[in-house]
Amino acid sequence: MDLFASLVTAIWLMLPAYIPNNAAVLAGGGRPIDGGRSLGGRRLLGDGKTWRGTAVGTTAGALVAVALNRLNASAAELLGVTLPAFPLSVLVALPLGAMLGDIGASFLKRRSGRERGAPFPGVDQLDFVVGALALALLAAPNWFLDAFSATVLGIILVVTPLLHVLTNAIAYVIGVKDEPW
Ligand code: CTP
Ligand code: MG
Ligand code: K
Repeated sequence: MDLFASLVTAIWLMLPAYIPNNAAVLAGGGRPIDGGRSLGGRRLLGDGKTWRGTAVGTTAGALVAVALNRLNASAAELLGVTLPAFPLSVLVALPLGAMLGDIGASFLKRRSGRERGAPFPGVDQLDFVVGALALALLAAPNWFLDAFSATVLGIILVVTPLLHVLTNAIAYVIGVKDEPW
């Protein structure tokens, strides 16, 4: 697979994991997952992790994967690249894993004394990727090892932080996000 094909494949595979956090930002609010509970004097997760944001984010990502499956043949022809199709389990695992990775990061942020919205460089940019990849691997190991080559994984680890910084900066500028990270 050449570099262009690997790049297209990487973005295709990760779109269902890129959408959830952005959808959660738009949908956020309502009951926090931790129900307001604290651990050692700090919130377990904080008000930034809500049931609604998590549900809407996961659903949005899964719908994107469904849409990509339907577009597969035409996109493959247009781009000249054979694109992977998402099995049902992966179609849920990618967005749900992304949300769980983000929630796990908030847990670590609170334990390390960071308030809601405080930056955690590195973790903020990669938490959802690690969560998405881990859950997809668990959900469909054979499909995962076939779809994600070492090159594709490498590209994901480089491109994701760049896309994350860019989309969050845009979300901040247009006023839908409180901080640019
Ligand atoms: N959000 C949500 N539920 C989630 C993730 C995000 O409702 N599972 C919404 C919240 O309104 C949140 C916003 O999206 O404030 C931005 O997400 P994020 O930056 O991840 O949360 P922060 O508010 O920065 O909180 P934290 O410090 O815990 O990351
Ligand atoms: Mg934040
Ligand atoms: K985050």
